[in-house]
Amino acid sequence: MGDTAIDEFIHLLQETRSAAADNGAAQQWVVDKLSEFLKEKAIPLWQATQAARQRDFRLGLVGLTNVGKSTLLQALLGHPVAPSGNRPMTSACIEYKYGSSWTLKCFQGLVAQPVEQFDTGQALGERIAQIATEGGSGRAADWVTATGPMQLLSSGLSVFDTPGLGSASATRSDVEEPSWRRVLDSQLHDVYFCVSAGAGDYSIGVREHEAYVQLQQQGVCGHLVVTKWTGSLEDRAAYQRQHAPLFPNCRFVFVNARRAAQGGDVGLDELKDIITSSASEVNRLRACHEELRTLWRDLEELSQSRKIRVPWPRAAKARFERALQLEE
Ligand SMILES: Nc1nc2c(ncn2[C@@H]2O[C@H](COP(=O)(O)OP(=O)(O)O)[C@@H](O)[C@H]2O)c(=O)[nH]1
Ligand SMILES: [Mg+2]
Repeated sequence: MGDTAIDEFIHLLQETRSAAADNGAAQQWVVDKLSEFLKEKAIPLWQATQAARQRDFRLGLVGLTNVGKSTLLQALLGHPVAPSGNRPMTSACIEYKYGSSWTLKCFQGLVAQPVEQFDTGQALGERIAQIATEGGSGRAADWVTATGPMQLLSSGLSVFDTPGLGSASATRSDVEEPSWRRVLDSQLHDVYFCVSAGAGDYSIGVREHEAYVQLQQQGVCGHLVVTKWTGSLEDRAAYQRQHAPLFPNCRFVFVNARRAAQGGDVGLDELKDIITSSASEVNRLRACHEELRTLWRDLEELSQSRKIRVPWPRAAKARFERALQLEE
């Protein structure tokens, strides 16, 4: 059995890099370029492709405290199940899954508490506010699984609301290693990184960006969600131009969850479509395949434009191209 196209792509890049290294100083540029390309593009795509093959697909909304993750999730799910606001901040990881009834299971450390049942999404949301927000009245939970008849999740996808990575003014360690981070990172297949554009402030903090880079290196961060968005279409284009270099390979989505709650926000509908399509394994793999084609085209264009001969090994190139074709 042959390897998959992304595997063959990695082999091709590695073999080409070795061949270029054998050619000495004249091809150092090729060696460097391929190393950078492997690290920044090819390996993250390999990781994303592995994640796309998972049947049980888990998305997370991640970002600094107060950027509007919980409000956004609530708008996406269409039920008041994700407590938000300036005061009660999410303090546990909360996994939302589809279920025919509203239930909640809460973990303290490794100990699971008995499943609780609720009549409405509202009642479930109030219970979550007690046990999974800072200053809540119940005994704090570390991890919560909530189920209910939430349309967006009906195909088996689950979505995580997460505590903030720290506020913009937090110390470095707050942003880098909250206790839940490592557990969560190993669970998530895709992260929607949320940044706020509230009050027209389009800046991205240095630590905020570092947190994104960490996730990106694990190959799980494919979307940048710009929350509290009130700008025009031109502003969107300008924002994207300004920030694209900071968030390479990311699709930008602009949302206003408050406005959505009052009915109709284009960005929210777009985000729902993206999430729905990532619920299907076939769609996820197709997106990875498209991305691979784009990377290959970029690489070929780059090597032509520099007029430097890239020593593609013929056999490896043929194997990759055949695998790519087979996955059409
Ligand atoms: N103006 C405005 N405020 C928002 C929007 N989304 C969230 N907020 C507010 O921002 C604050 C933080 O929201 P929350 O969802 O708790 O943020 P989280 O900490 O990232 O989960 C709350 O006071 C929300 O009401 C929005 O689209 N527009
Ligand atoms: Mg929250």
